[in-house]
Amino acid sequence: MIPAHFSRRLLSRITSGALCALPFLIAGRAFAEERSGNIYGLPPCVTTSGEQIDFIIKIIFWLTGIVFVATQGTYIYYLIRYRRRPGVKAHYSHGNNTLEVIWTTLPTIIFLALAIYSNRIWEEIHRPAPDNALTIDVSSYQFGWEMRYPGVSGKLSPMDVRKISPQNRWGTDPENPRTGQDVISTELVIPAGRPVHVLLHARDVIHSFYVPEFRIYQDCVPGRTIGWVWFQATRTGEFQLACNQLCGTGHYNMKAPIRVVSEEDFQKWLTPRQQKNAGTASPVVAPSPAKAATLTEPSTKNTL
Ligand SMILES: [Cu+2]
Repeated sequence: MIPAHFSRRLLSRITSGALCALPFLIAGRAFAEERSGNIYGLPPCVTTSGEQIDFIIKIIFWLTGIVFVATQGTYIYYLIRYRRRPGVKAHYSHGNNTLEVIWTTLPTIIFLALAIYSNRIWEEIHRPAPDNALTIDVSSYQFGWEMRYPGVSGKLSPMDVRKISPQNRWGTDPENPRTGQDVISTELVIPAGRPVHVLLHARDVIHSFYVPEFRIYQDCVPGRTIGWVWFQATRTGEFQLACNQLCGTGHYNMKAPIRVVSEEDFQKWLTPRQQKNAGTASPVVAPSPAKAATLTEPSTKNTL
């Protein structure tokens, strides 16, 4: 039987603890994107590299979860077992060197193993894209996305980030005959089961290529080509590309649809567009006047 004065104290401590945890519990529900409701709080994973990332997330989840329950359980046990009781004298402990060595060495080994293993996965994910990868130029701007696919030649026309301007939003060479063959799209359409290599560009400020289901989050930096992101989707579906870098007043609405389709459907989508552009000197999707106005906005406008 727990004495009344102790249970009152315990109750007040539990109440204040719960009140302190409340903001964190509420914040935990306010995810920016829909989660799949699994124990890990992760959205579904649809890329091969994402599966590797999830694997390490799960290891860390269970490792820290078990340690949390074990340490907090011991803590609570000791709180109750050695609570202040009339007639019982406190005992002073000088510590235990063996225990100190164990609980210092063990976490060190665990952290080192996790660091080495994570690094291996990181290197595997960031190895060069396979030769059969489909290369897509992804361009970000305030406040939207545009994709550039190779034309009939099967290769993207060359570009230079230094040439990117409101007049030349892809930084391509207007004299190059291949420039007009590129296929421009405002949605990211990709084939499932084939590696996709994205070249990330920014026309004005830093944006971020963020697709939770792909487990990809990579900044797009003006003046640079970010060329180490590639992935392979494991199934078809519809997703959303969202900017995850606060890039100005319209940031909240900076998104583009992603469609992962079968290889056959992908060819059905891309081939007519490539054929339409073959031999022409201008891109297939000319921006609408409204879009053109957005694209030619001075890059310093609306930045934070
Ligand atoms: Cu952005």
